[in-house]
Amino acid sequence: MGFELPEIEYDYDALEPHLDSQTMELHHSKHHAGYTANLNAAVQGTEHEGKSIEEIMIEGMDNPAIRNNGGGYWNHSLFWKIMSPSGGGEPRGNLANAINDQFGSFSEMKDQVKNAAMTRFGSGWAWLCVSGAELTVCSTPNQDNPLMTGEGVPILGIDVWEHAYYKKFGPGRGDYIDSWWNVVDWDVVSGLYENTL
Ligand code: MN3
Repeated sequence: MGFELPEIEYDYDALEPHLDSQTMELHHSKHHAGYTANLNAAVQGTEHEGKSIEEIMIEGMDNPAIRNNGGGYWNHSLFWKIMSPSGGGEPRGNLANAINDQFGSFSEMKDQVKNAAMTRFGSGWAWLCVSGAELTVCSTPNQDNPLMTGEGVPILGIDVWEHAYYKKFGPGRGDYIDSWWNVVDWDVVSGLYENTL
């Protein structure tokens, strides 16, 4: 059976004009589908078969096929989930309070995530994580993520591989990040935060 490509709960063009339809379609139906198929192939017949994606990613870190495709599978599953056509705005409740306590303001948190994303050389991700009792910002290369590296539990992640933005934004990674905040669904991110408490 193995892992299946998760469905996205909105249409490929639903995040326009912030993220373009063609990028969304290729990103999900080609890139994420590829990680899914390659993960299943890498796990088949090994001791990892039948385990959860979280277990496989962490236990398979020394296997490049599992590390890259397991991370790619998990990271993109989070990415689609934390975006929506009704995204944007600011978090409320416990997450808003935690962000203000940790960073001083919502905009400072966004600046730190953007900085982490901008300074990730080459391909990778930037993250907002829960680590112990704290919110932390970090970035990881390739398809690694903070669960794999032990840096925390991601509640928000932005893909800064060129395949995520180049068609619409060219080399303008910063413009892509600025646009991306308009589709972040803070209700979902808040729910992920609450689950870690
Ligand atoms: Mn990607």
